[in-house]
Amino acid sequence: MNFLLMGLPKSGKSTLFNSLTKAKHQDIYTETRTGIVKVPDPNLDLVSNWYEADKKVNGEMTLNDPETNLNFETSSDFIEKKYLSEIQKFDGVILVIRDFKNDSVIHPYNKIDCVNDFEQFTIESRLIDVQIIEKRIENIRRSFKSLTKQEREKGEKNIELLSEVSDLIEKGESFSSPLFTDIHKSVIGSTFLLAKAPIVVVVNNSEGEIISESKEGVLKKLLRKDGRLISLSLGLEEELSKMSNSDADEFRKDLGFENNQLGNIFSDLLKVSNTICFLTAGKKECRSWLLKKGSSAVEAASKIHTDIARGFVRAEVIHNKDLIKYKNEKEARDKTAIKREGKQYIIKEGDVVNFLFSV
Ligand SMILES: Nc1nc2c(ncn2[C@@H]2O[C@H](COP(=O)(O)OP(=O)(O)OP(=O)(O)O)[C@@H](O)[C@H]2O)c(=O)[nH]1
Ligand SMILES: [Mg+2]
Repeated sequence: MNFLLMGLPKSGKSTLFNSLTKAKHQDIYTETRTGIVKVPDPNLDLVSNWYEADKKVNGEMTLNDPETNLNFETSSDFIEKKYLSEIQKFDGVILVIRDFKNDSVIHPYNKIDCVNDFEQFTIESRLIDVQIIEKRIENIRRSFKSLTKQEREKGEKNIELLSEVSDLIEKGESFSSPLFTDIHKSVIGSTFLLAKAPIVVVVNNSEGEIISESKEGVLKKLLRKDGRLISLSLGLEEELSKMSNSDADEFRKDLGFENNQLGNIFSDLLKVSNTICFLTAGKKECRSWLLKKGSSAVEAASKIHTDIARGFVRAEVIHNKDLIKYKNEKEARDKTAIKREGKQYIIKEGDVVNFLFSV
């Protein structure tokens, strides 16, 4: 999974990236930074403790932090134009909006107003989507010369449908509205559009402050139903990420925060992108893997290795909470608690899977 950080200049994108990837703070970056983050998985912790495993490997996702916007005093873009040409490679977006007060950090609109910023984002994201669709239409037109009459007619039909989608987005219709028909959705296919891309909005508060209920309420209303909103102080989180886990936990307690706020972002990222974690486990290594919800056993196998998928014989499956009721794996096998499943079995969150295959 590959997420792009978006937000106005100086909203806190790089600060969030630093906290999640443990990268060093630098004021200016002249290239996109790509970092891998380990996705926490409590089921993995449980199972690797139970196995007393030698090695524990978390699932991973990729974050992309756009280069520093050097025109920040004049730019009010949530994303620089150059990213539009590569936007198709991302699976989702983390939008950072500023709510922290700090006179030494400029705001492109010269006022701290996260609701206004979010409204501006909504307007800009529609324009971006319209541009993405225009580009697809252009590509179809460009291919016309080399097409047969029949293919060209299909192309014309697709252009018509894409234009309808573009008009609906421009009018601010939500992608979940019935005005977007299945035919519209199928012509859009896997094209990345902000109107439907998985999105987590991070409201960046001042240190030690939380967002007011009224502001949060307004933002949640403005956000798509399938998006998630999280509110925390990224400045504070960056400081905490430099401490040892126990020091950070103690500090959090002193501030009155119950749990690791930043950790919550992962469950939101998984949720918006319809992703679950399944496990492979043994004494040598316990490992968590990210998988699209609704995937079959053979699709899960291909996450690990194409050979395992190709030579798939069956999957031995047990949910981690059931597994740890037994003394050890042998007992779970003797009591036939581990089920044999075929290629089409739908993997569930927290399943521990052993793939049997022959190549
Ligand atoms: N006080 C305070 N300052 C913050 C907070 N988050 C970020 N900052 C400061 O705001 C400045 C900008 O933060 P960045 O994370 O670099 O912002 P950005 O979105 O990456 O900005 P560009 O890359 O320039 O577009 C930095 O000096 C941060 O230290 C916060 O929660 N509180
Ligand atoms: Mg930055």
